[in-house]
Amino acid sequence: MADLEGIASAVIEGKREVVTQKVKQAIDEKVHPGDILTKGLIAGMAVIGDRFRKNEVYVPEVLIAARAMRAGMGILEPLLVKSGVKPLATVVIGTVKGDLHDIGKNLVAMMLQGGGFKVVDLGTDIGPEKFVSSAQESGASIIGMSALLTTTMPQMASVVKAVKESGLKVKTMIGGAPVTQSYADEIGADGYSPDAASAVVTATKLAGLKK
Ligand code: B1M
Repeated sequence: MADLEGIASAVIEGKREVVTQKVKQAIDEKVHPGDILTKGLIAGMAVIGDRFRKNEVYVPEVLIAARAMRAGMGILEPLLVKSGVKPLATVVIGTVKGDLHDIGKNLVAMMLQGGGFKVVDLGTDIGPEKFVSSAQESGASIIGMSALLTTTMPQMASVVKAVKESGLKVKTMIGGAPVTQSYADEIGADGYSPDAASAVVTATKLAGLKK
């Protein structure tokens, strides 16, 4: 019998092969792809996110769980498209211009993906024009920016300004070790998150969804 709880547990434990095997089994048993996603893969990543926020697990465990989740997503994605299951919203994410730090940004991207968002990851050293044009092309609801250097933080203000000037109806959210809520308020960003798990909560709110 399809074991959605088992999929969630295997994600939590980072057991990629078990996730793959159980997702295939659930597909064979005609479980709806949307249920495999939400009650299996996303449920598992939600637990990891919660534990990460409480410092019960650390970056390596999150990366391993995200890798397991991605293995399942790889099998599920074509079926999700076919069955019309839509992502919650699209988030364009990147590290701002002049900044090459991407470990935290990658974690945020993975958690967002695990939370049901479609993520367009632009990488590092991304200027305002690229953020804006990618959001336009992908129909994103949110632009997410990461910065790890005090010298690159002002780039976030440039992106917020560029978004406003473009007239795009897209929310902006920021994060990274030196970034704070008061900095977000100062530059007029719509949201701030201190860590990858709470980034999912912030994005959910900004996209006008539940929570
Ligand atoms: Co650099 N570095 N680094 N570095 N580096 C720091 C950031 C630094 C604090 C080290 C120090 O001096 N103690 C310092 C910055 C000082 C400052 O500006 N205040 C620094 C410096 C100075 C530099 C260079 C200038 C060094 C040099 O060349 N002289 C240089 C700059 C290069 C550049 O970017 N142009 C540089 C280079 C590098 C490496 C390339 C060697 C490497 C980066 C590798 C990579 O990312 N692929 C590196 C690393 C690894 C670090 C430290 C050690 C670790 C950063 C990290 O990955 N943390 C860092 C010191 C430290 O933090 N202890 C340091 C783990 C990661 C999971 O956390 O990124 O904070 P973090 O992400 C968190 C949250 O912040 C949040 O969620 C994540 C997960 O919970 N978050 C978001 C992040 N983005 C978010 C976005 C959101 C929401 C939440 O919404 C969209």
